[in-house]
Amino acid sequence: HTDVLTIGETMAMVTPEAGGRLDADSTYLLRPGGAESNVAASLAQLGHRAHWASALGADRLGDLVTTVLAGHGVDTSLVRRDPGRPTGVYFKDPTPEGTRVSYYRSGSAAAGLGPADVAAWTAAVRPRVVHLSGILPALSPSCAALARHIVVDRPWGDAPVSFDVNHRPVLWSGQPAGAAETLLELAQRSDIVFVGRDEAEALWGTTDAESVRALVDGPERLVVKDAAVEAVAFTGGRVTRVPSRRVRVVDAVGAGDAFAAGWLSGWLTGHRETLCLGLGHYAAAQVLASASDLAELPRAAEIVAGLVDEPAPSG
Ligand code: KDG
Repeated sequence: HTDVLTIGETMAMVTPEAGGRLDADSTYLLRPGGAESNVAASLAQLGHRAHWASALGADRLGDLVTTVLAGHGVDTSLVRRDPGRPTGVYFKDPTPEGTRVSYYRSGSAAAGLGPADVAAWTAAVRPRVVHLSGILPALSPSCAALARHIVVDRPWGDAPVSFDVNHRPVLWSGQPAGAAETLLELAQRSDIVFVGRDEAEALWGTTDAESVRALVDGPERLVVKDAAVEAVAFTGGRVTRVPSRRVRVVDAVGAGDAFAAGWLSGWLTGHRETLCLGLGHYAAAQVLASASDLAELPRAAEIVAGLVDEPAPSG
C-alpha cells in the first residue's frame, strides 16, 4: 500500500526570503512547515511512497499546505479538513544567534487530532513503517493520547514505529506531564528512534551516545545525532558511526527531519547501516544549506551511488 505513513501537525511557515530578519519591508516565503510532513516529503523525493495523515483548517493556508506537499509527491488523502479550527502558522526569524521560531498554533485543526482519527487511516493504508515525532504529544491532550495509541496499541500491527524525539521546549512549558517522562516512554516503546545528543542531554541528562543507549534500550534501532560531528547507530549489539558532512548552515530547521527520511530510505531499501546514516547526513546537509524546511533531493539510488564512491570515513 505505502512505504511510510507519517502523522503530525503541519503549519504554514513564514520566513524572510533573502535570509534577513523579520521586518516590515522584507519579502517572505510561505511554505508548509511540519516535522512529520517534512519526513514524508523527503521520502517521496527520494523515491518512496509516502502518506502524511493530519488535520488542517478548511482555509487557504490548509490548501497551500496540501498543494505544496502533493507537489513533492506526498499522498495527502488522509488529511482531514476541519471547518471549525484554523491551520496553524509559524514564523522563522533568522537572527545572528540562530533561527528564532514563534508559533501561532494553539487551537489549530491538528491540535484537535486524537485516537478517534486512527480508524479512517488504518482502513486506508498498510504502511511498512509509521513515523511520528515528539511534537505531536506536546500539542494537546488528545494529540498526546493519539501518540500513545500509535506507539503502545500499534493500530498497524507489525509495522514498526519510528519516533523522532524532536523536543520543542516551548510547546511543553506548563504541561503537567513533563517532556522528559513522556518522550522517554514513547522512545522506549518505539522500534526506530532518532534523537540529538544535545536534546537527550537537555531532557534526560545523558552525556554521550552510549549513555543515551543505556537509557533508551527498548528500540531495535537507535540513532543518536551529534550535530556537525557524527551520527551513531545502535542496532542490537552493533555500533556504527558516520561523520557529518561539512556544510555552510543557512537554517537548521527541518534538517533532523531530512536526516530521519534519509535514514528510513536506506532502511526501507535494506541498505547497510553506514549507508542509512550516509543517506541521513546527505539529506540533512541539503536542508541545512537552505532557508526552507525542505530541500530538493535526488532519488536515493543516485545519492547511494555517490556515497559508495566516497572514501571511507577514517576512525
Ligand atoms: O523539525 C522541523 C519542525 O520543527 C518545523 O518544520 C516546524 O513542525 C514544526 C514544529 O512544530 O516545530
